[in-house]
Amino acid sequence: MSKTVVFATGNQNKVREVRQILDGLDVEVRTMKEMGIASEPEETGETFEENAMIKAAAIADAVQDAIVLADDSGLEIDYLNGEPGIYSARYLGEDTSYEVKNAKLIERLEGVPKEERTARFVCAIACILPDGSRFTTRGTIEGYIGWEPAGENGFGYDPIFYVDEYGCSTAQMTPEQKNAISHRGNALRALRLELEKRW
Ligand code: ITT
Repeated sequence: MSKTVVFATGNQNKVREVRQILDGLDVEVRTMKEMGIASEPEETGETFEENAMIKAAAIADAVQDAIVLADDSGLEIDYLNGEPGIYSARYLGEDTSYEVKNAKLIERLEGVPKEERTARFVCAIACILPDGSRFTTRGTIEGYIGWEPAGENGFGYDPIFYVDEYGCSTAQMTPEQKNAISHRGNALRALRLELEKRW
């Protein structure tokens, strides 16, 4: 019988990526919404891992016999000392459009040469198993902040995050291309290995 995985996120884009990446594993990925659970705990942690675990723990008590997953992710820009980092969703305000957030970040890098525009997406996944055991995995993808947004795919900061090997932004990649190299893809592949060890 396939196992139920409840993914603790309110972000539908993440759900879509997780379903694509865990495809083929004998699990059924359900969202909080589908399970009738509402949860938006305050992300008071100081690391991606702490915040991911806070989100997972907030719903683990409400589900029976399911694997609970939560992700906390964000963009670290080296020239800005790692900003927006764990505050990526909250940068310039939670309700501010990504057109505005992306334009602001590009503006803050005005005149900065390519070699100093390095950045990475980071994703921590927290997992709580039905027996209460917990672990986290982390994935990253290295890139740089471009001079203008490009691409319609993905979400969030994807239009300004460029990957040298592909010569385009992650918003210009197909979902398959992005998942194959992304921070969330890498963290989920590590999670998948961990789960396979424990089953
Ligand atoms: P949940 O907390 O409900 O999961 P959220 O969108 O608030 O949803 P986070 O707190 O993890 O999620 O914030 C992550 C933010 O980092 C996200 O809103 C984007 O701005 C950015 N981000 C994360 N992964 C990204 C990706 O693959 N592409 C573009 N931006 C990404």
